[in-house]
Amino acid sequence: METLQFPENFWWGAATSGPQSEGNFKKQHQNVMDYWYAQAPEDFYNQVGPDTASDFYHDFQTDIQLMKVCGLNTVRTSIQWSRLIDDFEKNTVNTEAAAFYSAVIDAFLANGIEPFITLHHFDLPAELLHKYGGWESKHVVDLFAGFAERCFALFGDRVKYWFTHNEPLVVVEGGYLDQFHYPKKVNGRAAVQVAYNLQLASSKAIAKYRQLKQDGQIGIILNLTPAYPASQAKADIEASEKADLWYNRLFMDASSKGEFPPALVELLEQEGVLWQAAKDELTLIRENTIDLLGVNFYHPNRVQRPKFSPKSLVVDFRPDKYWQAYDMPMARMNVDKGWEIYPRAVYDIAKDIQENYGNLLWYISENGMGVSQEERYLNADGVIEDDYRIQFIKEHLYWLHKGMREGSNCLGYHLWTPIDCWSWSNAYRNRYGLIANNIHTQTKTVKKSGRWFKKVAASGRLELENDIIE
Ligand code: BGP
Repeated sequence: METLQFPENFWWGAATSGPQSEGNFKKQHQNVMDYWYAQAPEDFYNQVGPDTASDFYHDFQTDIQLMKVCGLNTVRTSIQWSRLIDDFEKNTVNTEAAAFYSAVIDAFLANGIEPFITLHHFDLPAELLHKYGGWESKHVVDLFAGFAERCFALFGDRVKYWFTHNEPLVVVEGGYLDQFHYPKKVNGRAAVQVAYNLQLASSKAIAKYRQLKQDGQIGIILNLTPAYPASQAKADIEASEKADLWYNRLFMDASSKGEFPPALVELLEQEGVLWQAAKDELTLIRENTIDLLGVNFYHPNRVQRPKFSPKSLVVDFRPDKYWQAYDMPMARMNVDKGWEIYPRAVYDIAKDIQENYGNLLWYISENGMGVSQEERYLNADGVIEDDYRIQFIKEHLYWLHKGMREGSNCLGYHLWTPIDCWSWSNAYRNRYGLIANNIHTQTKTVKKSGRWFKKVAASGRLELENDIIE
């Protein structure tokens, strides 16, 4: 048996978001997901929408106590722009919403849990999409910076860890290339502009934070997916480098170094789709980098040379014309969700941050295993015995610890998610929580993994019994 010791002040936590947990109670405006559900409920698993979610709006006091039972010392959630603000142009605050978020923050603190707050978790107000074209518009970028400023002013006395966006790349890919998020467009040029505008919005929000001189930290949450080449052949390696530029370096470089990767800028220029960027915007991006990076990691990317030459004549640009997904034979899978399990990637990410990003402060902001119909694992005491999740977490912590031992500046590990929550078009298909939620009765029960997590968090010790697959 081997025991790994984590630092004393390590962040043992979990992440959720406002739109996935609160429910739409008393909300004045729809966000893009609410709007999408109202238009096409059939796009959502079992037609379950965000109306109730896990009812954090009413249950937050008891939910937070359950999080405490799982030993969490830090929890990330988000403030919904579409809840907090009454008039987006005037940036006026809805007092009831402000009181709600204030009470949530106080409840976290009263339970010894440090709240981490995200400002945009895929939940752009629908009105701003309809009026201005959403993230394609720089006016929306400015409105977002204004909303961020309101949040800092209202809650910055108690919230010390802020994050501008969650997974901006998912907004780009889901909304403008692959149609898995609203507005479900397919438009490479718009995708590139949206990527730029999201970065600009993040940097502008950071600039506002700096102006207020509050005593916390601000960062961004990026889904980093190392792009492993299918072979060591030159064409496969080149494909993986291109994929890496798009999946990882784009936001990573811009957010932490203040500059977009020159190789990506060159490629987009050659393609004739480079974003519209003003000089003063690029200066603002350069001057407003993050204090802290959150890394969401679920699965790696395996890529190979593209099937067709990137020089093929196509009308619309797509970044993935430079590579193609590779299904590695004998990959270890979470078969239920269809994602590869490759915990070693966490070590590769840790080393990449250490070696190529000035060893900046970071933490795992999401990692987790989605499983459907977990009632299958209910024991006689009504507890879900999710040993697979415990194993999943253990293996990722093992590789994280190795990276930290070698000097990577990782501050914590957050699981997705504390309480089973609603997840966009997947709705409640995949359950990720340390705490189960019966969505018909809103009864919440700590799973076996929740009790296990508490032990690890309380001692900072991870006990391994030859159960790590290298
Ligand atoms: C991440 C998002 C989360 C959450 C998670 C699980 O990308 O940041 O918001 O949805 O994925 O997603 P799913 O339940 O669709 O598998």
